[in-house]
This record gives sequence, structure tokens and C-alpha cells, in this order.
Amino acid sequence: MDNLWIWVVAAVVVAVAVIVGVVFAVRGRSTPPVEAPPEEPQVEDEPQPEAPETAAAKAAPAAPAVETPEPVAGRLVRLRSRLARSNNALGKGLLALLASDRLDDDVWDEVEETLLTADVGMADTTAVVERLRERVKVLGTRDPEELRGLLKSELTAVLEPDLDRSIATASPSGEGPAVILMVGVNGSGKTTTCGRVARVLVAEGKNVVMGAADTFRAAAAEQLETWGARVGAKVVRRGEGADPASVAFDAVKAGAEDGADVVLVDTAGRLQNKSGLMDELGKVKRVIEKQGPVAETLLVLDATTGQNGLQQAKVFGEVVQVTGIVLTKLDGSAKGGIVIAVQRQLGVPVKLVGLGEGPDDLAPFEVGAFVDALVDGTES
Ligand SMILES: Nc1nc2c(ncn2[C@@H]2O[C@H](COP(=O)(O)OP(=O)(O)OP(=O)(O)O)[C@@H](O)[C@H]2O)c(=O)[nH]1
Ligand SMILES: [Mg+2]
Repeated sequence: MDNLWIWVVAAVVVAVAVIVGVVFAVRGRSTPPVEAPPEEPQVEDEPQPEAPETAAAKAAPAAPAVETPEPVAGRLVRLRSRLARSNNALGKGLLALLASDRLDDDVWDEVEETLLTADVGMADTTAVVERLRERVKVLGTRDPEELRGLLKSELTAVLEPDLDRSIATASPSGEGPAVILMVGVNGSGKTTTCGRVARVLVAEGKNVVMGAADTFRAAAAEQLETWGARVGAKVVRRGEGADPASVAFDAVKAGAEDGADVVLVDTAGRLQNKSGLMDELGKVKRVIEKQGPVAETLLVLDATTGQNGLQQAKVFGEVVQVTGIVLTKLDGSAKGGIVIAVQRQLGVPVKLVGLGEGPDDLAPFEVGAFVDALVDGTES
């Protein structure tokens, strides 16, 4: 009996102990100790895991996405439709006239008229018509394909296919970078051409520096910087109103120090009849030449300005010896004949043509492809 009591008491003690233990365990979990650190600060102290994009952006904050320009070879052929679209009238018009039943004086007058309307210019129009007339007579041909061939060969001849149209990318002195100076009236496409030429040169593995010698507006230097950033080319600039000649000098100096192959100098647009501004341009060139000769002076002409462009070309040629013409906006001009006129009257080759606003819409001028586009239009 005694034993039974002992067992009962022991069982009660164990049961009470178990109940007390369970109660404490439950309370311990649900009620955090007062001194436990609050959750908020703990979370703040921990480094935040970053989203992968954010981490990548931080790793390369200023690296511009360097672009790869389209190949230069065959650009004129690629862009031919733009040229042909605007010049369809010339080729089609001429061929239609040549296919007339009777090739009399009136028809030849119309051929002349068509060429003049396309801005070919008086002297070359007369020369082309005379030669064409002569050859048609001698050959006695009325075959459209032969006439097309004759027309092409005459236009090719006046475009002087043997002229050297390469852009100099080596210094004439054999030392330091080749300096390419971009000149022209306002809005002709100088800055765009600097940017596009830089793309081509960088794609060819050349080290290019650009000089923002258009200090009229801060936006001009920014525009050039944008082009430079796209291909990773350094741009030398100074504040608005700085002396353009000294910016050009600094750019050439920086190019020489960096071992650059080419320094492209962008200048402000100026009207050829503003003598003060033309003098300033002459000074830019002279100051550059303190470090070595300029390899190339490119006159950038807007093809849509037609014959007016010829007057500009003449004056620019007198102030800075122009070595090549860049004819921009040929995509927007129905007067492709300006190529013939400008080249003949200046005695300077058209080296590059602009056929759109895109970064790679600048093509080396090729006489064959140009004449094909002019005469054949969009037919092929
Ligand atoms: N359609 C077409 N637009 C062009 C071509 N070349 C340049 N442009 C446009 O012409 C405008 C003027 O070009 P810019 O390069 O700023 O001309 P700019 O000679 O530097 O002008 P300024 O510095 O103000 O004298 C821009 O809107 C260009 O995109 C071209 O070949 N075709
Ligand atoms: Mg400009």
C-alpha cells in the first residue's frame, strides 16, 4: 500500500514537471527576450544583394557602347536606291528623248535642257550633248541599249573616273597624325561627316582624335562628342567662344602625343561672303600647320543648294586649299548633276557622298556606280 502511494506521488510530480516544462517552452518561443536585437537594424546592417543588371551597370558606368560601322566597300551600291529615287527623272528623261523617232535639233535641245535642270552646268552639258550627238550620228544607232551605253560612257567621261578619290590618312610630312580639316557653310553636314569618317577610320583599326574647333555653340562640341563616344574616339574641346584655331592646335597636339593616326578637325559653318569668318578659317589652317601640313581639307557641300554651292566652293577654295568635296544630302536632291559641275568647276574630286542621315550613310564616291544609278534609275 505504501508503495502504491509512493508511485502515485511520483507520477503526479512527473506530470506537473512535464506540464510546467511545456508551458515554458511555448512561452519562450512566442515571446522574444527583451534584450534581443530588433529585426529592422539587423536587416539594414546586412549588405543588400544586388540585381545582376545593377551590378553590371556599376562595374562599367562610363564605358560607351562602341558600335561597329558597316563595311565601306560597296556602300554606294547599297545606297543606290536613294540616289536613283531622286535622280530617276534624269536618266529616264534622257533615255526617253534618245529613243525618240527622230533625233532632231529639238530633241537635242531637250536633252540639253534635262542635263541643265539636273545641275550639270552649262560647260559640261554642252560637251556631253556634242559628243553624244556625234557618236549617235557616227554609229547610226537607235538601239535603246546602245544609247544607254553611250550616255553612260559620256557621263562617266565628264566625271573623270581616274581622279584620286582616296582620303589621305597619312601625314604628308610622314610625321605625326594626318590632319583632316572639315569646312563649309552652315548646316552642310560637317559635323556629321566628321563623325561618319571617324567611324570608318576606327573600323579600319585607326586611332582617331577629333577637334571641336566649332566654338560658336557648346552644342556643336557636344554633337561631336556624341559621335566620338559611339566609336571610342577622343574629342578635344574647349568652352563656347574659345579661339577655334587654338582648339584645332590642341587637337593636333593631343593626336601627336597619343600617337593617333588621324585628327579630324570640325569647324563652324560660315558663309563664304563673311570675310571675317573666312579669315578665321584661314587662321585655323595656318595654326594647325605650325605642327605640320594638313593632309586633307574637305569642303562639305549640301547637294540641295545646287549652283549656289559652286560659289561657296570657289571662295572656300581660295581661303583654304580644298583637296576634296563631300557632297551631302544627295538623297534629298533631284539634281545629281551637281556632282559633275562642282568637280569640274573646282578641279577638285568629289570624294564622299552623303545619302541619308544614318551613321553609315556616307559612301566613297564611285563614278561607275553613280552613273549606273543616274541612268538606270531604280530599274535594276
Ligand atoms: N538627308 C541627309 N541629311 C544629312 C546628310 N548629311 C547631313 N545631314 C543632316 O544635315 C543636318 C546638319 O548636319 P550637321 O553635320 O550638323 O551640319 P554642320 O555643317 O556641322 O552644321 P553647322 O555646324 O551648324 O554649320 C543634320 O540634321 C544631319 O543629319 C545627308 O547626306 N543626307
Ligand atoms: Mg557642325
